[in-house]
Amino acid sequence: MTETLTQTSEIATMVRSSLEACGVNIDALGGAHEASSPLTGEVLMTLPVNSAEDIHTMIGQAHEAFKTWRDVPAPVRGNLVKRWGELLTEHKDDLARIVTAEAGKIQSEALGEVQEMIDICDFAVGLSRQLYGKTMPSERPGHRLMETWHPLGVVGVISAFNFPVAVYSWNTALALVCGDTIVWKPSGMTMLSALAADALLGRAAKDVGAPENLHKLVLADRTGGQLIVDDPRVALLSATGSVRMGQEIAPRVAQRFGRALLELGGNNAAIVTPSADLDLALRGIVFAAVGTAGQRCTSMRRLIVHESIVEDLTAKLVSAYATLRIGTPLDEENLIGPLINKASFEGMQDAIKSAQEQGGTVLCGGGRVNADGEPGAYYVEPAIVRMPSQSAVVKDETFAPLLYVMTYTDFDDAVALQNDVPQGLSSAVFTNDHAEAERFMSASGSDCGIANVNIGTSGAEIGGAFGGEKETGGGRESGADSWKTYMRQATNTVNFSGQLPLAQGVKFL
Ligand code: UN1
Repeated sequence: MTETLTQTSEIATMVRSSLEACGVNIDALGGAHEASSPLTGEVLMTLPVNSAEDIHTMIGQAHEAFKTWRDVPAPVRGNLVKRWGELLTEHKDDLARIVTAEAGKIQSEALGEVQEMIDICDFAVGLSRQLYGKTMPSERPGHRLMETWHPLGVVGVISAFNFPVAVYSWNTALALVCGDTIVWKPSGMTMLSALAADALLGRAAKDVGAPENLHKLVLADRTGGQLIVDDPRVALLSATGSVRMGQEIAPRVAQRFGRALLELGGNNAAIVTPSADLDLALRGIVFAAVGTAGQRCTSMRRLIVHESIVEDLTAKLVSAYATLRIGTPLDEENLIGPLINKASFEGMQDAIKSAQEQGGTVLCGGGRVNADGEPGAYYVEPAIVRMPSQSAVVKDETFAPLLYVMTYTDFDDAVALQNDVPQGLSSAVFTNDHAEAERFMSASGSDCGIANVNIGTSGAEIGGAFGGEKETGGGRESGADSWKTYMRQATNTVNFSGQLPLAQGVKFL
């Protein structure tokens, strides 16, 4: 126990100095919220909690700031995001350390998360000169028809613990160049990472002389989040989290005719065909299934393997799993850090039990690691469970390193199985058969927002749109033309003919 306490105080010291380096005034912290680390399960420091009144005021400030920001030319708005990207680059290690301490990510993945922030800043800066609208031919002589994209308003961002800063940055970098302002409520489990990311943005805003109140950080629980959801001054609500959360939020935002961007659950599968390069598939599967301890929205949860190769592939997977080092992410040799908390561990145990009841066989894993040495931390051996069919438990998302293996004979059946779950985020096929790859990506192939070939389900680049269908919520964030969700579209018809011909040939007056 003493050893654990010592470790917690060491982690707290590391976090404090990283927070300070990012520009957080740690003397101003302290309060009712306990920020803890999954590395030990113990409290690192306490933080203030915003009241309902604070939140109301912050939304008002962001709403006022929008009225100035929307008229700043987009490329000038891009300067703020450019500076943010520079500061994120400078403080990449600091921010990654906080992410490791608070979300439990191994260092390489924590650094990767900050890299995603830097990448989206670059993308958004370029975008600030490319918020293109189309022109269309008018049916009338001497008329011009075009679309214009205008800033939308305040964007409310609700983010999850598993990507405590990257997903927020996708929203924020885009929203800022699009002329919007931000009110961000991070997960209660990752408020320290949020403080650091927000402080860096604050520094960037000062450095470039941007107006005040462009970004507001709300430290609050669910009730605080609901105030943002229900506030009519919040034009777009972008939320990442559980399906249950989305089901609660979506009707509330719709009720007030706000816009919602939802990124909810995933139940991501890979199909492995007989022609696949099995060594490549193996690496792709292992990273997607156990990376971030299975706590990505994109983590691979289902494997649909051709019956002729299933024994070979599962044997290889079990051997590969045996080599994975599990333990503190502060040790660079470890590839699997802790689950976020006890509830997460229990959720995994329950799922394994249900899987067994539904005819599943555990091929490996599932046990807790180092419970004596780290009683407050939940390290777990990643599990592989062979399932006779896609039963109820397989259709649920369990946010842990738990991979179900099923078999198929006919490729079309494999695609049908991949699609036969309520979620639709990410999917993959491992094949060297060109026609199979194309069928998988075709209209009648994978029904997910992400459909990959010869690569796992996780680890998407920021350049593409990120999101999925069905219970995943339908939202698209990050690259491609996701920016359009952060703007409002106006159609302009300009008449320079000196006459007033009406459209559709209508005669009047
Ligand atoms: C998430 O888990 O919410 O594609 C985001 C990936 C990361 C983003 C995941 N780039 O795995």
